[in-house]
Amino acid sequence: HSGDASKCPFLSGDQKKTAGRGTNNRDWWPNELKLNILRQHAPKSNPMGEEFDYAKAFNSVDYVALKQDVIDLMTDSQDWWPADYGHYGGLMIRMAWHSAGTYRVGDGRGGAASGNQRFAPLNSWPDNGNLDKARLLLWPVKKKYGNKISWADLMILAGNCALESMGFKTFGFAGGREDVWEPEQDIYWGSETGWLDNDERYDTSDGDLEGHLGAVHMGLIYVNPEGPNGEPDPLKSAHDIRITFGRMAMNDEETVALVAGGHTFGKAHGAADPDKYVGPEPAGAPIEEMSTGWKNTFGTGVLDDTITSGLEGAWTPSPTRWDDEYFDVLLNYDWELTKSPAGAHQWTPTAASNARMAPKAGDPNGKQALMMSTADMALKMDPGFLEISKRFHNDQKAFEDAFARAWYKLTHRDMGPINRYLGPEVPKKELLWQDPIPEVNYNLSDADIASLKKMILASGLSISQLVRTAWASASTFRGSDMRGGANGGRIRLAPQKDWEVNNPSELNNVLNVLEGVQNEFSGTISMADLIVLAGTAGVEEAAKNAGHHINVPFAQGRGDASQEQTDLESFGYLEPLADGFRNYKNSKLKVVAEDVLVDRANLLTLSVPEMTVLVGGLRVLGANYDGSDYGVFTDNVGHLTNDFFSNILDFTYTWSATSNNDTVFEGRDRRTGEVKFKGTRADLIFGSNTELRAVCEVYGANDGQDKFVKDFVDAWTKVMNLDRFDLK
Ligand code: HEB
Repeated sequence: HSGDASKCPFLSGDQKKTAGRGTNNRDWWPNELKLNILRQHAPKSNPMGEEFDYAKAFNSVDYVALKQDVIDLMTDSQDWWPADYGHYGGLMIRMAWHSAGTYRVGDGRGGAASGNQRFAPLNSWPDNGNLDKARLLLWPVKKKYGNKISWADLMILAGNCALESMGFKTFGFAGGREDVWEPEQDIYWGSETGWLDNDERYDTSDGDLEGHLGAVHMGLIYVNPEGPNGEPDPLKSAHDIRITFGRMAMNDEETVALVAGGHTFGKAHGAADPDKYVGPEPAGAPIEEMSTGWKNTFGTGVLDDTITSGLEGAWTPSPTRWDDEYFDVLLNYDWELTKSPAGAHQWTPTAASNARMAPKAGDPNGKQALMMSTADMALKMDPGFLEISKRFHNDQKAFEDAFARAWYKLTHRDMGPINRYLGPEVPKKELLWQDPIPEVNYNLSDADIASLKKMILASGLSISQLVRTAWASASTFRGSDMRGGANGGRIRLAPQKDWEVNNPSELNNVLNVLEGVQNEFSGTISMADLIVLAGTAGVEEAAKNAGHHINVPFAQGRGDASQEQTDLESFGYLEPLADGFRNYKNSKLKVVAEDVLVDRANLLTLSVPEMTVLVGGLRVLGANYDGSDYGVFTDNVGHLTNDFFSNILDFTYTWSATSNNDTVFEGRDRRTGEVKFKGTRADLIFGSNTELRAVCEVYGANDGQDKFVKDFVDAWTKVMNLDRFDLK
């Protein structure tokens, strides 16, 4: 409803001919590999410079004064966007929730941790209507504290301050979210080309949503408030709510607590027909709107004339106070389907319910009927949700506790381990969803480490086994939500030990041998550390085989988590369905191997050269998950040579597909016709894609070997330490 279709979105005439415009590679060849996602957030777009240390800046903020300023702002109504009921609390909570609510546990992307609501597409999603005003209202505070508080932190803190200023006790707050300075390009939000216009993303065969998506429509945080596809059916809405909240790892109880807790505050805005009165969203608005959008020409355009979602009214009789009214009115009144002044489906108490009223947003003496959306009605009509709603209705303390915990989880879920949390309001208690890891208290000397390496190399394990296992352990890390990695040693535990990509029986053998080393060692070392050290020893040995006597850095200090500290379901989401670095792709996955290789490289925060050098190195070390020879373009497996690069660039070999779906290839010697090498798409892409080929030429050239070894070791060390926030 928020686009102005009469305005042509395309540039005309000479405007089309300026630098950076024109038909580009992506237009000519839409299937081009998306290497751009490996070079986002470059120093060139960050005004803070590489020296800037946000944690240090945040720790220096006067936190008490900052919070008080945010709380004071809640009731300091501004003429240009006056506060409903004189309190911005509802608006600020919605902003915080929409900031956090884009997180999806499937790939860890989205969420509150980057401040991306400042940029398109999020700043212009229909569901984020008028949140541009919320951020503008916060600007004076942001201005006052400058770099000491990021937008990402400030948006969540504002949500907490809103809750507290309306009488709710929150569970805690942690700072530490660092802003991005350009929109992310790696987050797949869906393929639709219109907002809310269809539900193509539902796979009709299993009724589930496509991929990792966490919303039922493009442009939404979760579900359509009016019901699936605008159909006001609370039971169908319940289905959508379960799927989408589940995608964020919220169970039924957390879901009910969040929706009811949130809708205890504020109101919905639908004073009139949006198509008539509401202008384009920020990204589509004219320059003089100064990054804002949804200009509303109905009446005053604010307070009781506001148009946002199109639904109209408050959920409870006192929308600026924490209380038990939401369940009270939802369960005690009967609700009938009506339409808002904007024409949206919503639910109103029946006359027989003799319901209380809410005040008007701009007039404390005015009265307005209460409202429920179809999604709210799901909490009453769905039997599972109803049971929880009733329990919370009868036990306000339980509701309070559940909402406080769920809000804390919602807003902190993508921050990673608790040692990344900053500020005086971090709860001491560690929660299961934070993937706790016990601290270690040993300190191995150089001599200890040297003797451990000797024991590892004498254990009978091959270089391939050592390297593959360390990689398997460390490479679960996701920069998207800072989860996974080698710390915790969870590769020994369910579910990780049983993942196909980890070749369970082979992994089990390797771990048994390493446990033997651990027992034999006179000192103490965690398995988490030992697994990484084993990889390190393997890489050093392989380098030695190739004539390089090097020391691969090893940072001790990883702890071993227990099975009880490992949430099976939540760790299940970390399972790689593809890991091109080990030439693995699950047969269920219907995408080309090179695309998922780049996806994983992005989660590992690798650059294009880092990805390239790692693949080339891992191949000659024989690190494929199943020990296959795909991409092993060398006669000397276990020697850290640049053979992968020199051979993939060598036109002595001619390649052809051996499978009819172009997934496996063989390289023949042109003269003899003899098959020399085999490879997957995750191998051949390095010869085929011109940017990757350009990097391969650096390592494959005659002067490339030394650089290859150095860069491989650097990238290897980076991956082993991705989750070592304690070192940084
Ligand atoms: Fe919400 C508001 C929907 C969840 C919080 N919401 C709202 C609205 C709507 C909704 C439609 C209106 C907007 C306007 O303004 O118009 N939600 C919804 C849905 C869901 C939800 C569908 C899912 C089921 N929420 C939620 C949560 C939370 C919330 C979870 C938190 C926690 N909201 C909220 C608030 C508000 C809202 C606070 C108010 C705002 C103001 O006041 O402004």
